[in-house]
Amino acid sequence: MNFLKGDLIGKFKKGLAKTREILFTDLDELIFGQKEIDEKSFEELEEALIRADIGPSFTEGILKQLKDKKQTGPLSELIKIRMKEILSPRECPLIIPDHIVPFVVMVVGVNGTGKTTTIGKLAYGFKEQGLSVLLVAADTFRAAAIEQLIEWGNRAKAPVIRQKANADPAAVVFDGLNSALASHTRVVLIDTAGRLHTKVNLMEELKKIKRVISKVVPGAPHEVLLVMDATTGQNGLAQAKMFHEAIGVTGIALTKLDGTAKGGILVRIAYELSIPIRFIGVGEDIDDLKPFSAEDFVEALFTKPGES
Ligand SMILES: Nc1nc2c(ncn2[C@@H]2O[C@H](COP(=O)(O)OP(=O)(O)O)[C@@H](O)[C@H]2O)c(=O)[nH]1
Ligand SMILES: [Mg+2]
Repeated sequence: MNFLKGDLIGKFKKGLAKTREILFTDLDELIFGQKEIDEKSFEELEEALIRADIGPSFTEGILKQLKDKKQTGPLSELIKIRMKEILSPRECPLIIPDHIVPFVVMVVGVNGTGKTTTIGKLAYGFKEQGLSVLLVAADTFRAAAIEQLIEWGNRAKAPVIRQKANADPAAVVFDGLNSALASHTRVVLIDTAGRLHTKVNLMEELKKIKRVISKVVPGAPHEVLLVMDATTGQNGLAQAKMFHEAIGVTGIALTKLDGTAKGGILVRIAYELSIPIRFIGVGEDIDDLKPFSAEDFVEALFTKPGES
């Protein structure tokens, strides 16, 4: 599944520029050159890796490897190999099989992480692949949230099933899925609320939505996609664990990698959560979502501006 057309890697590199900057400014010689590593450069490297939110486990591992082995070749190669080792097992694209109709994706996550935007981008991507898509506005908490989904539906040319603000989300989901069944729609994307009066209420509501989904479409949801915001760092990881425990997350979309110098969080997510990373968001436009590729991520991170 290839959502981004045109200058795929270029766009991606631009998105990761801030992370690259924080990692490599002043460390260029150390990382890409053949400079001998001494105590001071160790410290600099450790600081940069931690600043980019790569996390202590990865950082300690790299430093240990460096100390143990006599380093040959640029340090960048060592870091790249290690990153790819950690990221590759999480590279599992979301496949929509022909025999599952509708394929139901329940999208969850904290308010503001980018759920509705990601749904818009996904709808566009699936439509580009020739699949019919239906959106369900089960974030009924605010009228503006419903309006926002309708807008994305217009952009992606996908119908939106909705009710009034404050309607029961489970009822909207019930309607949406029945409509998808009647029209043989291939993919259903369900938007949910990220904020209720309490966390307990939110998780209970999500559980209820999930139960309704499985009642109307046995075997569904086929994907519970957690949208995480790359700029929230460790807080985001704690939230992810909470969602996973409550409803069982089957995939992650990491948004706003373009807006952060902490893109290293992806490595940390791969390290700490055993959940496939499906997509990454690198902007606010409809085509700014990319299926996750460990190779592309690491290469884009390590390519200095001006290099290809
Ligand atoms: N820069 C950037 N902004 C994003 C990305 N994804 C979402 N956003 C922005 O994040 C804000 C919140 O997104 P929204 O979809 O409303 O979040 P929701 O509350 O989880 O539904 C909006 O302003 C989006 O444009 C991304 O990948 N990059
Ligand atoms: Mg929303």
